[in-house]
Amino acid sequence: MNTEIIENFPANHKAGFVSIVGKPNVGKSTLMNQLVGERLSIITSKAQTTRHRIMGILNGTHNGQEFQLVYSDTPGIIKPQYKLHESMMSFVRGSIEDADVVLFVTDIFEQHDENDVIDRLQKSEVPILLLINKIDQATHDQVTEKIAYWEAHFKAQEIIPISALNGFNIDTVFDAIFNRLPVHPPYFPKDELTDKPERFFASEIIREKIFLNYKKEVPYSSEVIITSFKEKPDIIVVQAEILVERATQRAILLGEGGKMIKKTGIMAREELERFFGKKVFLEQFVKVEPDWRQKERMLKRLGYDE
Ligand SMILES: Nc1nc2c(ncn2[C@@H]2O[C@H](COP(=O)(O)OP(=O)(O)OP(=O)(O)O)[C@@H](O)[C@H]2O)c(=O)[nH]1
Ligand SMILES: [Mg+2]
Repeated sequence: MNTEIIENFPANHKAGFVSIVGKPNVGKSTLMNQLVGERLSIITSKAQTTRHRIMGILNGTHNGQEFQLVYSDTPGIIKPQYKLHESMMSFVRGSIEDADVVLFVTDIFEQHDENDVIDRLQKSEVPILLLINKIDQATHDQVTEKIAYWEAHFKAQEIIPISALNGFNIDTVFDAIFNRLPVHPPYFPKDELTDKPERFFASEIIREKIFLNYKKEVPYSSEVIITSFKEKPDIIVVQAEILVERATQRAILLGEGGKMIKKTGIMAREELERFFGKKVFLEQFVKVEPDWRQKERMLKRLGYDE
């Protein structure tokens, strides 16, 4: 840790870890990006988009008090089918253990089958805020009904209906977090936005475009490794390896005459340029790595080893 910053904070400085957990697709990543004010986590309409614990750090002053909030976006909680999933769930566990506040995100469409999430949370002593997301898609009565349901079925310190997409009630969520934040020195230097390196975000952006462009098993069987990331004065040159599990998936990824991979590459490059604020040259290679989701050694290499 940087000792220089430790010396430079007011005595009443507040800091803490806020873990964002819930089932897949409820809007955790959308919420984290709203709270941090940056597009750090990738978002798609498919479940199980997020595979890592991604920290988004927000520094500021609120009511005259300096603070640092370290949000953790996490993978949606599922019953593991692959070693990959086990590792994803260990990221969730770790984030709950570290948390000063947990945001338990549910959405208006959920069919009350979040028992696995609830079991996990009710064992922890951490203050929990239950958020009901996507209320832009619901009537007033449906929201009231959902609140009543959760009041009867879960012990949360607060229940807050939100729309992460539209930013509705995000300030209420912030206040609820801030009120529970302990007085503590900052955990990270104040100019850091995340715990993850640039390469990680490059691979996530490519993975997002794969999730958007391909169907069924293909996105879930794909992983992206950045094999080279070279920043030059006016351009970043990125080489990415896309792993799939089978030759048939490789063929789908490439598409007829390489059309699909080209489209994916263009979308990824445009997003990379937005994210890094610089021109990007992107080269992609598609490689078959049978059953990588089950192979411990591969998973380690891919960063699933918390
Ligand atoms: N209508 C509506 N859609 C939302 C809202 N928040 C998120 N979504 C959509 O829900 C889908 C899933 O959002 P994500 O933020 O990726 O959800 P997640 O919980 O991170 O999903 P996983 O990473 O798969 O666990 C996307 O299509 C979002 O645009 C909301 O407030 N309203
Ligand atoms: Mg997510």
